[in-house]
Amino acid sequence: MSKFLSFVNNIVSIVSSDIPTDEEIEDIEAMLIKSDLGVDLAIELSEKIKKDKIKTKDLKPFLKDEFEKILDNAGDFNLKFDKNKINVFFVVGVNGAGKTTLIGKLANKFKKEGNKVLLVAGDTFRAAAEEQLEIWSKRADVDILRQDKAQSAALAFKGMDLAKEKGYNVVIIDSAGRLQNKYNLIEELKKIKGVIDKKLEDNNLETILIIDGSQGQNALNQAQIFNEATNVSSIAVTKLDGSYRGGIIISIAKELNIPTKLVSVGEGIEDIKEFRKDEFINALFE
Ligand SMILES: Nc1nc2c(ncn2[C@@H]2O[C@H](COP(=O)(O)OP(=O)(O)OP(=O)(O)O)[C@@H](O)[C@H]2O)c(=O)[nH]1
Ligand SMILES: [Mg+2]
Repeated sequence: MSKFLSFVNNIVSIVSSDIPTDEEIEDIEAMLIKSDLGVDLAIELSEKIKKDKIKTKDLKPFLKDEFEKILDNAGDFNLKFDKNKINVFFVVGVNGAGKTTLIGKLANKFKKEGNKVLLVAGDTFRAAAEEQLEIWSKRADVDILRQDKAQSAALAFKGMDLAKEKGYNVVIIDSAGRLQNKYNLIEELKKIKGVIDKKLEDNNLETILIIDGSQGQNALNQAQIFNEATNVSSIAVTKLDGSYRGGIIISIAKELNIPTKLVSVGEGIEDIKEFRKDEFINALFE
């Protein structure tokens, strides 16, 4: 994915003076916006360059430092996991963002690492959704809990009990993403979250919001709704195999203050990566 990430060199290469001129700073700002950093952050950074009279030779270290600060402020990038506990992953996000696909990949990863994995078909809204998750469960060779006409919160409840009874140490819960009826969606997600919290005991929970990276800034607008309903603890950015720009991950950290812990780079079962800050920052500057 690095060919789309390395935007910093392009930015620095447009400056020919020792200290960027006002016009050059405007160009920098435009390029930062184009890199999907978000308008507010692009303005903030270009104003700093102007005010602090950052020299051209110092532009790269300046940007590196700013990006690192933003990412560090968003929190720990490591996925919460303890093999000896029940690790619950509750996956939320809008329609088509890539929830079910990511669950399939995550299931495969955990299974391969020797865990006992249970998927919960919590998207009871769309008929084909449960089928889709079942296909992924077969691919990953893990168990699935699904039940026709079940309430998603009731199913989550069952899943949590089943994990304890049968010794599953990874439980991944799918959810519906329809935004057409925002009120119902939020109420349903709150209910599922309530059940998980109640059943959690001392176990680990990651509430993962899936953000479609190919949607750029548009995807961020919906994030707050999900965060309010479920108190999101981590982000997975999907579809980073397309014509995406690396700025979105920095923008997410800045706007939402939630760390990106997973990235999805394709439709295949292995196309998932744990986010590594240093690797990501280096790729921006390649
Ligand atoms: N290119 C690419 N496609 C992806 C990626 N992740 C998911 N997709 C595709 O995006 C589409 C939607 O993915 P789903 O996993 O069904 O999305 P969802 O969030 O579960 O959608 P709903 O169940 O409708 O809410 C599918 O065609 C996936 O194959 C990715 O990282 N890259
Ligand atoms: Mg789905």
